[in-house]
Amino acid sequence: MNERASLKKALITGITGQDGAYLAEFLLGKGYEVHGIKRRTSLFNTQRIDHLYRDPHEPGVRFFLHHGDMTDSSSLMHIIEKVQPDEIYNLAAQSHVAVSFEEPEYTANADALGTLRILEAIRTLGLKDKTRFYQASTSELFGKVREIPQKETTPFYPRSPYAAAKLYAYWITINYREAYGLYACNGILFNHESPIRGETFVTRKITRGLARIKLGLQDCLYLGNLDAKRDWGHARDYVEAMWLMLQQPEPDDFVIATGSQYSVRDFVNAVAHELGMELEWRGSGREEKAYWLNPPPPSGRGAGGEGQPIVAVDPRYFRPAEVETLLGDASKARERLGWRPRVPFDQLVKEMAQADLKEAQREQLMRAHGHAVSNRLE
Ligand code: NDP
Ligand code: GDR
Repeated sequence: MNERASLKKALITGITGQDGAYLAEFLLGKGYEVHGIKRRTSLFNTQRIDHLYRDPHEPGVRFFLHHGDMTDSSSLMHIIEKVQPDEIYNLAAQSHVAVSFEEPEYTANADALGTLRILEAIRTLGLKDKTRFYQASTSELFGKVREIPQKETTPFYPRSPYAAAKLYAYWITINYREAYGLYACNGILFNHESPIRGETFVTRKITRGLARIKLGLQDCLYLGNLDAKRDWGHARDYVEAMWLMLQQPEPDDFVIATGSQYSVRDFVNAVAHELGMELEWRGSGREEKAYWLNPPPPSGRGAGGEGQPIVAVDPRYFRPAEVETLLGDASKARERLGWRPRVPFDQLVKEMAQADLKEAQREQLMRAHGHAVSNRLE
């Protein structure tokens, strides 16, 4: 057997996303040959994985990209047949909860039926004894929580088209395991973040927004529900849990979480503290605002500079149905997988805030040299 043939092969859907990038790096570090599925986009959209990519014509390359889409069975079937992966990590999804209310049908197609398409490909290609399958399930399944903290046995109550689609994906994964004997696992992952988190998820929106405000590039950060509480971990820790799930003697489902909970307001305060900005909150509910007290903000600006708020609530960011509180209990993963989170909340905030401060400094420099920079953020 030549060296290439003896490598374990992993196929990652959603390779261009936050988790796809961390997982690809992790698996390459473990010696895997890594294949990623990327949908066609008009721009490259490979910023998160550019550091891993090498010209496939070079010898010894272990990282490959394939064009495919979760809504297109034939592309998925073709790629899986060609790659013959030992492990498939299904991370691709329309992953934004608020957007799922605007695009419910597409979300169901990509997130629910997309999962079925991969499972069917494994089954019909006769790979059920070779290919292990990981499904990116989510704490959003718990939705309107009926038990605190949430664990594998807590009942589900989805609160968005995203969560409803992921509920189908969760059960079809279990169904293929029970009906056809596939090695298929659900990782029920609570929120996990990083400096490469998408800019419209609340943590990154806050670190990016406050860093830009500090440097005078933005006046105000508009947010929705400040009282929502989440269990936030670091994506790097969480991709290791995905891999561990596929290395066990038997397939199973696991909650992955830190066991600590903070509100959106807490996250704002922690980021402001990290950036050396003292805030004062005034008002409540939809009128709640935060003012930058110390050190005195740069003068001559609009909001923030002259008694104007730098954080304000905009009802546009409220969801038609909200998940108010999530807190995970990952005891099963700790006991069976030996997994535990390494990065505590403060360190996560520090890493994200400092990365976005650097990014804002770069933007400031570009503006100073007359380059147009887009700051559009929904
Ligand atoms: P991202 O939104 O960062 O990445 C999603 C990935 O899916 C991107 O690569 C995206 O491609 C791809 N994708 C979307 N639609 C399609 C499609 N139709 N065909 C092919 N690819 C598609 O998500 P994360 O990395 O944060 O999350 C990974 C997975 O884990 C998702 O399934 C998410 O729902 C789930 N999850 C995430 C949690 C978190 O806190 N991050 C917690 C629990 C579950 P493109 O770059 O082109 O948009
Ligand atoms: P979530 O993450 O919905 O938990 O889904 P997000 O960061 O979008 O929201 C977390 C909480 O913050 C509140 N919030 C805001 N959210 C956004 N995006 N923008 C705002 O301005 C804002 N203001 C307040 C939200 O209402 C919510 O309560 C993420 C995704 O990664 C999913 O794919 C994944 O399944 C779950 O985490 C676990």
